[in-house]
Amino acid sequence: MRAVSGRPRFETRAIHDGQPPDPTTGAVIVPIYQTSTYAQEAPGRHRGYDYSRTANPTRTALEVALASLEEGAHGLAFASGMAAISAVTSLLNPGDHVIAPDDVYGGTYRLLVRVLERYGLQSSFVDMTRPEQVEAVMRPQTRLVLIETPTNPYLKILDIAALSTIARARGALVAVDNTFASPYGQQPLRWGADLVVHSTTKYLGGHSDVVNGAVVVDRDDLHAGLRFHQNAVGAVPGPFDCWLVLRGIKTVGVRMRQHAANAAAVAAYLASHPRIERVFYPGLSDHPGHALAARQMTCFGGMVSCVVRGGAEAAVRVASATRLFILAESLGGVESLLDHPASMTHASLAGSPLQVDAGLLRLSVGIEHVDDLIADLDQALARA
Ligand code: P1T
Repeated sequence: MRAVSGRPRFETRAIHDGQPPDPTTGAVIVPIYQTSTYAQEAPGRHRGYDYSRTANPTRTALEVALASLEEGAHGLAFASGMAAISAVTSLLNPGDHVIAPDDVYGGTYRLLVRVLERYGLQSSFVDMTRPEQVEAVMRPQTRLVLIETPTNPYLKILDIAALSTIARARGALVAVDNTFASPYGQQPLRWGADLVVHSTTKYLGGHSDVVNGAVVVDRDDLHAGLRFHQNAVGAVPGPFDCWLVLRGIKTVGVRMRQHAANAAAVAAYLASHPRIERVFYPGLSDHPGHALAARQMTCFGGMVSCVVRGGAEAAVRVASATRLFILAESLGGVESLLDHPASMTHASLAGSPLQVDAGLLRLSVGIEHVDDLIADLDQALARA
C-alpha cells in the first residue's frame, strides 16, 4: 500500500495490509480463491502456489494482515485456535517441559495434559501473576512458557515483559495467547514474546461465524518450523474461512473500542449489585492487575467475569434468565454472550487443580446499546 507518512496506524493497516486490489481484475476485496490446486507452466515451475494445503492466496492475504497487526514478520493461519497452539508445541521435543498459567483456557490444558503428555511433554501450571512462581518451577528441560493474558476465565493480567525476561534467561521460548486482548488491545512481541497465538474465532473474526487460529512470529527460524508443521500436519483453514476473518479484521479497532466501553459500564454495574460477590475486569481500579494492564494494554477489552452470590444454583438461574445475552460458549462477537465456565467452556477442568468456581459467570460483552445490556442483566439478576 502507499505509505502515508511513516508506518500507517493500526486501523489503516487492518483495512489495507495484505489486501491490495486484486492485480488481475482490480477487485477491491481479496477474492476467495476456492481452488485446491494451481496450473504449472512446467514441472515445478509455478507462481508461488502449487497446492492449497501448502499455500492459498486468500490465506496469504490473511497471514500478511495478521503479521502486520501484531507487528511481527510472519503470520500463519490455522484451522482453529487449538491447531495454532498445537503448532507452537510442535517446536518442542519429547522430554521438554512447558509452563502455563493456572487459569489457562480449558482446551489448552486438555491439549497439554491429555494429548501431549502421551508424547512425552511435561507441563506445570502456576499462578503467573507471581513471576517468582514461574522461576520456581523452571527446569533445565523447560522450553516453553505459554502465557495467556488476560486469562480465561478469571481475567488475570500477566506481566509479559517480566515473564519473558525469566524465560529468556533460561533459554525457553515465550508464547502469548492474545485472544482476549486482540492485537488492538496488546502486542506481545513488543514486550519480548517470541510467538503470539490467537483464536481468531473470537475478536479478530468478530462475528461468531468462523473457527480459525493464528500464530505470529518475528524469528525466521521459528517461522520455518511452524510453516513446515502447518503443511506437514495440514490443519489449515479453507479460503472462505480466511476471507471471513479478513473481513472481521477490517473493523477490529472500532469494535474493540465499543466492546471495552460497554464492558466497563457492565463491570461497574455488576460491582454495585448486591447479588454479585466479586467482579473481574482489568479496567476496574480495584482489579489486582489494573496498573499492569494500563501499562501493557491499550484497551481493557470486552470480557467481564463475576461470581454470583449463592453459588452454582444462583449462577445457573441467572445464566438461564438473560434475553439479550445468549447462553453460549465462545466470545468476541458483536453479540453479547454469557458462559457458565464450570459446566461449559471449562468443564474439562472438573476434578483438576484448575477447576473453576461453580458460581462464576463469564460475559462476552457485545456492541449492542449498553443500556439494553444492563437492563437485561438487571432482570436476570432479580431471579438469582
Ligand atoms: O476454539 P478455538 O478457535 O480452537 O480456540 C481455542 C482457544 C484458545 N485460546 C483461548 C484463550 C480461547 O479462549 C480459546 C477458545 N475459547 C472458547 C471457545 C471459550 O469460550 O472460552
